[in-house]
Order: sequence, then C-alpha cells, then structure tokens
Amino acid sequence: MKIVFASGNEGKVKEVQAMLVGTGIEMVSLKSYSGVPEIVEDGTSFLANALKKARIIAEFTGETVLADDSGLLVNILNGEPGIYSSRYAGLGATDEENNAKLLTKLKNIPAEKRVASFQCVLVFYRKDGTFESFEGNWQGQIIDERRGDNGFGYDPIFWIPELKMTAAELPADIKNKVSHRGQAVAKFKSSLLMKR
Ligand code: ITT
Repeated sequence: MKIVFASGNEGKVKEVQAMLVGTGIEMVSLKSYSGVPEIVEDGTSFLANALKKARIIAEFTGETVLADDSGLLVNILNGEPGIYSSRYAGLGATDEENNAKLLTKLKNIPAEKRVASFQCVLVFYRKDGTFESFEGNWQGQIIDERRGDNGFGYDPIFWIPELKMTAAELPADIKNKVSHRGQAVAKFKSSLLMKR
C-alpha cells in the first residue's frame, strides 16, 4: 500500500519511515512532490490540525495519507506550548529558539514541578475521505540543560525519569518504541493488521 506522509518535518519523517519498515507500506514523503499547498494550522486541537493536513494533502496527491500533529504540553504552563509547539518562539522559529523560550518561562521552577508530556495524533485518511485517528502520550519532565544529539524539537530538554535520559539521548529505535509517535503508529499498524 502506498501512503503519503503529510509532513514537512524531517524529524517526524525519519521516525515514521523507520516505524513502517516491514509493514509492506510504501511511505512517500512530501519531498517527492512540487507545488505542495501551504497548510495553515488554525485548528484548536491536535486532531483538527492533523485532519486538516491529511485532507489537504489527500486532495492534492489523490493518495491515501498519514498526517501527524503533535506537541509538548507543560503542566505548570497550562499545557503550553501545546498545538503551538513548532512556532512557540514565532513562525519559522528554530527548535533551539523554541527550547530557549520554554526554558526562560520555566526559570526558577523546581524540577518536580516541570512535569510535561508529548502528545501525538495520527490521522489515516483514505482516498474516499473516510479516516481514523490514533493517539500517543509520553510523560516526562523538562530539564534546564540540553542533553543529547538525537531526535529533534524539544527532545534535548525532555527528560524521561524511568530511563534517566533525555529523548535526545535515547537511540532512535528506543525512542520509536516508547514515544508518543511510536505509540500512535503502533496503534495504526495494529488496526491495519486486524483488517488484513
Ligand atoms: P508538519 O506540520 O509539517 O508535520 P510541524 O513541525 O509543524 O511539521 P506540528 O505542527 O505537529 O508539526 O508541530 C510539532 C512540534 O512539536 C514539532 O515541531 C516539535 O517542536 C514538537 N514535537 C513533536 N514531536 C516531537 C518529538 O518527538 N520530539 C521533540 N519535539 C517534538
């Protein structure tokens, strides 16, 4: 089965590509297309934004599509940056600028109050316009220093207490097993298997 992955985020593309190895799914990245429409993520939830990305890319490519909307929610900041995670420090902000803004906001907040979670909503959108969604949630806390070079986004400051590492210190295959995205993709894969 051919599926277009509706994301311009190379970090996500790499992870999802690795997670789909061995499934028989041919994942095509948006890079293979020119003139991809710009998508304004103006939904008020991860699901609304994932669905919007999936629908626009399905209409543009005429293919079955998978879309991911995800982000980091910090409890003491009432869920910020949430759906605004990729543009927390402004439109076009780099990962480092977003991390720096978050660490400034959390200055003087003690470790035990820096509880956070990554969330992912994955939408599988068929050519006939029907869709299914799958969710994943990964708990951790935000630390003050950047640790590790793997992953992307907020990974260097997202500490997983049980593993005693940040998400950026985890080898990619381990992150893909336990992360919010890993959980959502695993649910998607099981639902496909059940229908085969
Ligand atoms: P697309 O919409 O093109 O997929 P995007 O990066 O704009 O790319 P989102 O709107 O879903 O995607 O924003 C997701 C942001 O949440 C991402 O840019 C990171 O800042 C953060 N994020 C999501 N998953 C993450 C992960 O596994 N590790 C670190 N940060 C993550």
